[in-house]
Order: sequence, then C-alpha cells, then structure tokens
Amino acid sequence: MRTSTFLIRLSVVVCGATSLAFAQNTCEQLKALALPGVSFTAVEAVAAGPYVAPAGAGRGAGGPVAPARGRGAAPPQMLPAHCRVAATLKPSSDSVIKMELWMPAENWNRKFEMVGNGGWAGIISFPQMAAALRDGYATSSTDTGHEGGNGLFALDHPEKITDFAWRAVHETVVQSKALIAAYYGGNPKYSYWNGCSTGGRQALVEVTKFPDDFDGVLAGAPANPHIHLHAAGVERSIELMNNPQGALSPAKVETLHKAVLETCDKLDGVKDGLIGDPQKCHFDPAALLCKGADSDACLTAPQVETVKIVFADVKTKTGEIIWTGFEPGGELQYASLRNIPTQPGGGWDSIRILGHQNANYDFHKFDLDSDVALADKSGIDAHTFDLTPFKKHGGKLLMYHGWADQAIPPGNTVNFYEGVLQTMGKKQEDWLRLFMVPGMQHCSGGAGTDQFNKMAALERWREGGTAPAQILAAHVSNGQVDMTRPLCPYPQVAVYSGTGSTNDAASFSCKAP
Ligand SMILES: [Ca+2]
Repeated sequence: MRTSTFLIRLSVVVCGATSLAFAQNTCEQLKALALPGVSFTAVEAVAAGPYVAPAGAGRGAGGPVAPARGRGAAPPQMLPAHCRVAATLKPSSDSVIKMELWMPAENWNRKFEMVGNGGWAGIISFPQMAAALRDGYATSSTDTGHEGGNGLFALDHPEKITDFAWRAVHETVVQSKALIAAYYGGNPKYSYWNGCSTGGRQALVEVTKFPDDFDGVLAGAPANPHIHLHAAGVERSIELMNNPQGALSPAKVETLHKAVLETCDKLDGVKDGLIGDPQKCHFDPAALLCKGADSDACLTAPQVETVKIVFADVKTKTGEIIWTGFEPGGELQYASLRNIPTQPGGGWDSIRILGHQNANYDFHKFDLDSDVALADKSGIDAHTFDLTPFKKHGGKLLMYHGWADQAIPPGNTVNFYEGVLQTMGKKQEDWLRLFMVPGMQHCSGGAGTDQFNKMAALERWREGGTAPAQILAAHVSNGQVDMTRPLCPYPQVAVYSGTGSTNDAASFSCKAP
C-alpha cells in the first residue's frame, strides 16, 4: 500500500496538478523524525478498509464512547488509506501520554481536527478520529496521560494531574502539527478542536491557556469547571441520601414529566413535548403533593423534596453557584429522581483524590465550600472569562449544550457565556456563539433535534466569515428525519411563525426572547 500511495503522490507532482509541496516524507520516513520527548510505538501506512481499533489500543477502544462527534453521523465503517502514528509523549519524568495521529494518504482537506475525551478520559477517542479521517482531516486524540475511567491515576502523581488538566492535549497538538508538516510538507491551513463533555472542558482550557493552538473550537456540554461539576454532584448525592424515602417510581417520574410539560411546553408557542427555553419554566413540584392516599398520580413529601434537590442549583454557604440544577423537561432521563444513592458517585474522586490525595477519605466529612477550594488547586479547569487572546488570534468558539442534558446540567454553560460577556463586553458574537438545544440530552440524544453539523457551521464562520445566524438541526427516528428545527444563538430562541408544519425548520425563525 505504501508503494501505491507513493505512486499516487508522485503522479500528482509530475502532473503539476497542485502547487502544494506534497510527499515531503512518506509515512515510513516519519519513523526517522526526531521529536523531543516523543517515542513512536507505530508508524505505518494503513490501507483503505473497515475501521478496526488499532491493536493494543486498550480498554474501550472499539467500544462505545461518549458521543462527542461534531456531525451526529452514524459510526463510520470504512476508513480511507492513511498514515497512522502512535506515540508516547513524556513531557515530564512521570508522564506516559499516549496519542494517535491519522493522516489521509490522499485527498487531505489541508485541515487538522483534534477530538476530545469523555468522563475521566483514559482512552484515545478512536471512533471520533475515524469520523474526522473519513471527512478528510488529519486527526489526533490522546488518552490524556493515564488509562482507566476514574481518578485513581492521580493519587501521588501530580504530573499526571497536569497531563490530564491540559498538558496531554497541548503536547498532542504540538506533536501532531509537527508530524503533519513533516508528512505533507506544509502546515494545516486550519486547525480545529472538536469535543463534548470533558472535551468541552478541554476546549475551554485550550482557548484559555493556548489560544493559538486552534483556529476554531467546538465546545459541547463543557464539564468545566470539572471540580465544580463533580463537587455539585457529590453534594446532590449526599442531599438525596439524607432523604431516603424520596425515590420516585418510573410511573411517578412520568407523572412529574407530564406535569412539567403541562406547565411549560406551550410557553414557546408550540405544544410539541419540548421546552424551548427552560429558563422561563417555573414549575413547583409541590403542586403534585399527594392530597389523599399515595398513588402514581402524586408525590409524597419526600419525593417532592427529591425533585427540588434535582432541580436546585448547588450553592456555597455564601450563595455562589457551584453548578446549576437539572432543567425541567428532561425528567425521564434524570437518574437522581429514581435512585437514592448509597455512594457519592464517580465525582467523588475529584474530592478524595485530586483534593485530599486520600483514597480512603470519608465522604461524610465532605464540605462543599472547603473541598471545592482544596480540589480547585489541582489546576484542572479554566476559570477565566477573559478570552481576549483567543479572540485576537482570530479564533471562533462555538459552544452548544442540550437543555435536557442528564449528565451535565446546562445552566452552567449559559452562566459561562454570560460571564464572558460581562467580562469582555456585550458584543462578542463575531467570535463566540452559544447554541442551546431544546430537548437534547448529553452531547446528543433525546426528544430534541440533536443532529446538526456543528463543524461545518464553525468552518463557514472561520474560513468564510459567515457567522452562524442559525444551525439547521434534525431529530432522527429509525434512520428517518422526523423533525427539523433551527438552533439559535443564545439568547435567541426558535419561534414558530404560526403557519406550516411544526416539524419543519422553515416554520421557525430565531428571535430575541
Ligand atoms: Ca414546546
């Protein structure tokens, strides 16, 4: 395959079909490239064929991962021929950062797309890389310097915390760009970040710390600040534990959801099971309090309390919001309504390990205010609203978040966006836009229009200068599009014109609230 690739490239040069200085190095020749702190574990020309997770790719490599694709397409099955580089990066003595870079052997679109992680990372995002490669990008991903989807790696490994926080991503960017330049004989014309969830945190950390790394950044459902998200989850879990009779049966969750829709569905002008702007929805669960005997049609007092806990912002003693509550409309997916926890959950690692460096730390000692302050010292997160350097670089930041996110309550993303405007001034729409998606769950899924080509919108913006005034989105059932809607730049919302199908985006326009 390497030979045929070489011949194809050679023919391009001989024909003079392009002025690009292609074929500066073959994939094979990249092995000889000396990059400081980089050791190659594989440099190989891969023939076109079905996607197979690379051998030794580790846990979860070929399995389901957090849905972080920018395109919402079905998982890819076939990959074009490409040069695969697998490497281990060692920017510190304790670093073991795994990265992969795949570069199309033909028809490179002259762009670099790095894809982000989910949860605690610990795996390379191969499926997302595969989708980017199929679209013609040189693409890379890192495991962020550890294996495994929890925080135990960080015990007694401060350098690995730094790798997870920001260094693995940035180092992977630097080495990817060097390899791309060596392979193609030229830099990528544009570099993009595409991440959701933890990938959204990585996006915000990148634009804050390394504003020149990317020309355009997709930040979906950002888990930033990670420490605050996890601490709020712990606080909520403990409040639920202290309300042991509060679990709702599935039938009661249905009752709750119906009552929420009864109150708030029509506020956006269309009765469609979606709440266009949950910020306008003021539903009081006490309205469902059983007046007589307990039944599926009402909530007991402890169950009303559970709903209040799940919907409430988590605040410090002085009233600072650590993270917003879950939004009305997504009740059917909110596990906290149904299950009283017995443990504080996966976010506890952020407190006991990143904070206290003690795997046996007793969660009964949890104190939101002091534990957040302690764990924040780990330096995981972006804490500034001043993104002036990224703006000056010419970068575009496209954020999105589902209003029915069942993993990361979305109000925090609105607050981040507002924080940037308060810090940098009200008019930032030439480089920053936020798209809130009614009815969309975590990164994708749900009753809302979760399928939309955010990368194309970002590229038209950065490369063509056309800011996304709206993004066309679809809801797909059984492979069929059954609803389209425009997604609107916050704070605009999609408003029904009053005529035409409510399943057709053409019947809606984006308007200020
Ligand atoms: Ca509605």
